[in-house]
Amino acid sequence: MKSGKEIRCSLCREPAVTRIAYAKLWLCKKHFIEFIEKRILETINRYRLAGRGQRILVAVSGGKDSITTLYMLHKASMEMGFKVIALHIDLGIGMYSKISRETVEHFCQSLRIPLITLDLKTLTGYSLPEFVHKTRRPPCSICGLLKRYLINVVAQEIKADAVALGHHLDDLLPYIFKNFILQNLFEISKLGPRTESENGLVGRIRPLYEVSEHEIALYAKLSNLPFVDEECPYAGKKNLDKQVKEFLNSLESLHPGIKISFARAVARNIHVYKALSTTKPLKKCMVCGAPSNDDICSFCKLTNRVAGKPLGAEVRLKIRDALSSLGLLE
Ligand code: Q46
Ligand code: ZN
Ligand code: ZN
Repeated sequence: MKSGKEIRCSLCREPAVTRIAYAKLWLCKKHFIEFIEKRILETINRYRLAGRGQRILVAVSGGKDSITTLYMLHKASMEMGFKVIALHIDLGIGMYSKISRETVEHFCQSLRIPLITLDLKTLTGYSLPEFVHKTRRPPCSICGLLKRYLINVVAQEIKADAVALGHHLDDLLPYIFKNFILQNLFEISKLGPRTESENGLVGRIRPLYEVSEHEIALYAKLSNLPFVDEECPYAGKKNLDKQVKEFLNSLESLHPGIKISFARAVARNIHVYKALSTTKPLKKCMVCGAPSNDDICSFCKLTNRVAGKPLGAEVRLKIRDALSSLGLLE
């Protein structure tokens, strides 16, 4: 703070709430909200994340990132003429899942956004903690596998043009950097602002690609967006991820704007990373027809191990029933 005086917004002289170092601006609440919204809308336009007549499925956990993504896509959809449908997966992790589900339900109701809620236990007979207990595998790897599968089934069934995810700059850059260090260059092609739909795998879009975690937290708070502040009880950062994130943030404080430049440079070169693919084209799972690297998809393999039979086909039918009763099947 300059000599004890209140710092003023660079645009309107109201009291400032934050400084955006890379833009050399102090901003008041109103101008900060406008600044972030403009950046997200520019990201949607710059990378052509959504367009007129499209159906965008937004995966919403209830945390600040996915709630902000849903809110901004909902706002943009009215101007740009696309449709937004929200999807929440109740993982059955005690109170955390209960509060998350209620938060998403109330938020979607208040904005009149169609919401699909899938309950993992109802679909498969097992909650996430039960999957973890039975397999003894790391919770986040099981959770990621289940969510990816269920999100893609819904996206395929409602013929969504893309699935929107709440990944932001500080989620993506550390992974990009880590994959660069390990020279998993093809993996980087999946971490840009969008991936294309191919072989039954519906493409992903990331409207928060150029926004930092700190900016989203402040935006969600100042905009009074309802979100679950509590972390998933299984969340825990791996050391290397955390260290890479801290390293990138220390670079940013010395060279404001370097993170966005990095993200934009990666987005420009996505085609270069994609061309380095050594994987074979996706097959179809023999049990459920989902896109898969092997003859049987990982969801069917996992459920076979836990429930004694592969559940892909059965789960897809249950999801179709749920979507049909919501009037979302075409
Ligand atoms: S919900 Fe699932 Fe996260 Fe919880 S179990 Fe891990 S991956 S931390 S986004
Ligand atoms: Zn202002
Ligand atoms: Zn399968």
